[in-house]
Amino acid sequence: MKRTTKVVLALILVVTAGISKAIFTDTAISRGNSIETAEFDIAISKDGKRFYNELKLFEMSNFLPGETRKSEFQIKNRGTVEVKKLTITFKVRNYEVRMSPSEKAVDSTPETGELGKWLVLKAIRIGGNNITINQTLNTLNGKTITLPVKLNPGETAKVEMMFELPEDAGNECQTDGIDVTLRLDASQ
Ligand SMILES: [Ca+2]
Ligand SMILES: [Ca+2]
Repeated sequence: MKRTTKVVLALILVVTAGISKAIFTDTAISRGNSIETAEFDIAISKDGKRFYNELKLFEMSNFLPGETRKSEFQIKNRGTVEVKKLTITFKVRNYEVRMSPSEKAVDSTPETGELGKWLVLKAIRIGGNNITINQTLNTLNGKTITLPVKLNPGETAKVEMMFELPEDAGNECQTDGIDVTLRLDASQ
C-alpha cells in the first residue's frame, strides 16, 4: 500500500509542474533585412548628354606661341552617395611629331619632345570656382590637384581647363606633341 501511494504522489507532482510552466508566450519575427554598400561612380562627358568612365576629352592641333585654348568637360556623380572630394591627376608624355628644319637648328633631341617644358595650364574652373595653376605640363606630370567641388548623387559640374603656350616658346617645340592622361578620383 505504501509503495502505491508514493507513485501516485510523484505523478501528481509532475503534472502540477507541467501546468505551472504553461504560460502565454509570443514571438515577433522580422525577415528580409539587408545591408548593402553604397555605389561610388563618377563619369565624364564632353556634351553633358552621355557620360563615360573613359573618354578622350581634347585634341588640340596647330597651337601657336601666344595662344590660349580652353578644354571643357562635365563630370557627374552617377553613384548613390555624395562625392565630397574630387582630385585630378596629370600624366604627361612628350613626343616629337617630326623635326621641322627650323626646329633642327635648336633641338638636339629628335626622340624627345619639348612642348611640356613650355605649355602652361593657366587655370582650372569648376562649378564657378577658379583655381590658378600657372604650371607647365612637365611640372604637372604626376601631380594631383584637389578640385573644390562637392557633387550630390546625380549632380553634374562643368570643368574648364585653360592652356597657354607662352609667346617666348621657341622653335625647339615646333611640331612637338604632348599626350595627357587625366585621372579623376572621387571619394566620400
Ligand atoms: Ca626634341
Ligand atoms: Ca622639339
